[in-house]
Amino acid sequence: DTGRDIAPAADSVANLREAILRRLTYSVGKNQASASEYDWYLAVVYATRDRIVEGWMASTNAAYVHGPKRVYYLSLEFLIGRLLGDALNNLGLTETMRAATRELGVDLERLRTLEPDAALGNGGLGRLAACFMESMATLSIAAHGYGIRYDHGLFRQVLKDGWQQEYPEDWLALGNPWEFKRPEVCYRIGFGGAVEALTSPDGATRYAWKPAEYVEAIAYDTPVVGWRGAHVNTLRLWSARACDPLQLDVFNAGDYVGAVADKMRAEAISKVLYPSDETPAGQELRLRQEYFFASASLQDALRRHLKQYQEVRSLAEHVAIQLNDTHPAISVAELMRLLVDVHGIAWEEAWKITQGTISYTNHTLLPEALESWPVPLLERMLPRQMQIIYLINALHLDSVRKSGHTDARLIAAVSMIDEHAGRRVRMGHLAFIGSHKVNGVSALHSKLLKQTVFRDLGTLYPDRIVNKTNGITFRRWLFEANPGLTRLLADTAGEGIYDDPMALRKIAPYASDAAFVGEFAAVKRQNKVALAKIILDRCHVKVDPDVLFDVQIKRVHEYKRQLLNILETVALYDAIRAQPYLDWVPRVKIFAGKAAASYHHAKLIIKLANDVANVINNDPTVRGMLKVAYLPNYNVSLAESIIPASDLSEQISTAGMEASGTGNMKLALNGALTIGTLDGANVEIKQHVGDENIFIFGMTAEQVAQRRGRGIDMRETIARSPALREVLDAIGSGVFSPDDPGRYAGLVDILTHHDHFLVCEDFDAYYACQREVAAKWLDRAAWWKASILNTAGMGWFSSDRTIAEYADEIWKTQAQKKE
Ligand code: 26M
Repeated sequence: DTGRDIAPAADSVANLREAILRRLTYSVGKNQASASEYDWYLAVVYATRDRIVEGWMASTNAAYVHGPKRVYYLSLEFLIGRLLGDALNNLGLTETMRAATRELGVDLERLRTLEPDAALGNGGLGRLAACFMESMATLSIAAHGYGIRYDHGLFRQVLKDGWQQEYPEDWLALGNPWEFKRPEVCYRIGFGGAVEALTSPDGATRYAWKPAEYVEAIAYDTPVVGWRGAHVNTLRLWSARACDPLQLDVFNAGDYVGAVADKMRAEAISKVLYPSDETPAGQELRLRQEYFFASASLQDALRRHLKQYQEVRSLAEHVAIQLNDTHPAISVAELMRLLVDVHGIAWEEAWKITQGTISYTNHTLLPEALESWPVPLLERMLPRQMQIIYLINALHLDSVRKSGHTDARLIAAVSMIDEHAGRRVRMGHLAFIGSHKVNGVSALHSKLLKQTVFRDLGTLYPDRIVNKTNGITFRRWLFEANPGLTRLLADTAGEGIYDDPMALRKIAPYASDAAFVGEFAAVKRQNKVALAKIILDRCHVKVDPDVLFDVQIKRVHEYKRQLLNILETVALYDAIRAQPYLDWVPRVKIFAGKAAASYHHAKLIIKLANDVANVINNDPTVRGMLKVAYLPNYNVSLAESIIPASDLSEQISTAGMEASGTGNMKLALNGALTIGTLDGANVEIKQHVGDENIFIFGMTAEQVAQRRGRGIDMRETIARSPALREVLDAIGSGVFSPDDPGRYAGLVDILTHHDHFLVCEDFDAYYACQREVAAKWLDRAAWWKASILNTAGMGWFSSDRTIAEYADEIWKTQAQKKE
């Protein structure tokens, strides 16, 4: 660890110690003699939280007094992880707190591990939202995050005989000391019913929605403290509550069971996070979640605006709403409803306000992941919003025709209604049309967005699509996760790195400095020793900290090509067995990641990795030169242990399919060399760390499109590669599954005949590239030089840079003056 606070706060150790004891007594209700470790954890969190609250109220107040533009970040996912380390680190209190707890006989590091991860997200999209919240607070942007307070976050993954099993996650079981329940902040959310048309004396028609059912949204607030504690924003998560817990009239009428059932149905909305399989199942409950949180958030934002400005017409001047993917896209129709039906604004003006306020981030091009909802479902659940969608679409198509476009193909392509697969509302189109800006999340992804999903809409509105390459918060992913490296970087490049990520460049001149390299290598080794212990505990695999740690950590999906990595592992295993006395570069392949519960193929890939691990780890001829470990239950906290200990980062998606990636950034920042395709942000990482310091292989996105054009039968490709043929034969014939020799026959058949993700086509290039990696590893000086230049070159990938770009070019807001 760094051994001292980065921005030491005025608090003394004695002050903190007394504060903890007060909280232990008066909030936890225990004395020192009876306090459990968890009681101490609670007291420490409360004492820490107390040091945030004043700044929180000051920030909230400053936003009313100075009136900066407000940002609302709407996201169905916030993948936060633990908060104690973040809070202490950003307040500059880590070392003071460590000393205070030590005096009380408790260990801060142990207490930190008692906090359950807030796993309110699936992967990249949710983690990005969490990084953005931290950066918005750091940049003093007056922002609120809005989402759902799920009772149960992403499922816990257990590997049983190598098969993934899902168990419910229960992060709130012991309460949540970070949150403030705000029972008074409560909105009614309607569902179903009918729309009444009212004609006023002047002949104008107004519409009033009469929902059949109401659910209440209750606010829970979590303060988000920025770097050096300068600014504190709010993450407001909504919990669903039945309006009238036991409708007494129903109860008296004798339908007790019905009344309780209604309550359950209402409260089901915030029960559980949907685990993404990147194929929206069209589940009614999911749509209820989307509308519930969008409506509550918009009502809350409008209430705040009215309180501050007494009218709604100026909304777009003072408010920017960012939609994190299409999940909150119903906001476009809901904001129109609130402006027109509730606040009496004329349609044209309401539309200007809506478009001026909303913008939308796209996170995927995968066609099966693009949300669409059946028209009949929307008509039944949200009848007024569906009418509004029809009207928006009619006016949109009119304007398209008026500008001279008559081509039926174009009209069908830009319509919000997809007439092909039953009538469905395309949520991406709704979000696009209702926004002033639409952004992709890496340069390549934004370019492909314009060429594919939004080709026609992008031509009609050429200035709408922009790029905002993702970033990561260095506070969590460098300073907190890797304090040893942080200390070394600050000692070498100066304390400036704490506030200016581009200052990391200053370590580049030391990339070949023997003393610096020695210290850099020592930090990495220490982190690897710690990870080796975790691997031993959780996988029962003993790994030598001096071997190459080769890691692929991310959701398991075919396009991410964990299979390519496994095939290469088997090919290397074959090669080692063929010539066991060659001096191979010893390495451990480390995998971690969850598969969506219903994604059978992905779960089979996990089983294969584990089967391969079992055979290789127990084969004495390999003599430890190759090991495989699959760490169960990948989450934010586990990532914080793996990333600082990684030597090689696997970013090997089929080119054109990974929108950006953010794990790639975290690993490179911590000195891992990337082996990857020219996909997502890898392209930009290459530009920043230098071509010599990254291993790029395989087809480009264009070549992928061309290759698919020639069909995806791989028999000829396999025939040309003896190594690949041997691997596929071994896996397909049950060498790794003697208990069930046919287990992988179907999987090998898909790779052979319908290899949509082009695993076979890229195999030889990947294998050869891995041999270059091994060669570089043997040249220790060359390896460390490249590793150091990765860390030195990654400053641009700070989410502070990303958020500053959103603020300048999309939100048109500026950082708030210091309060
Ligand atoms: C859909 C329906 C039902 C339930 C869940 C979903 C769903 C949830 C999340 C579908 C997709 C989801 O996430 C997509 C995602 O995480 N995209 C990733 O976004 C990152 C941040 O921009 C990028 O870095 C990744 O490349 C991209 O895959």
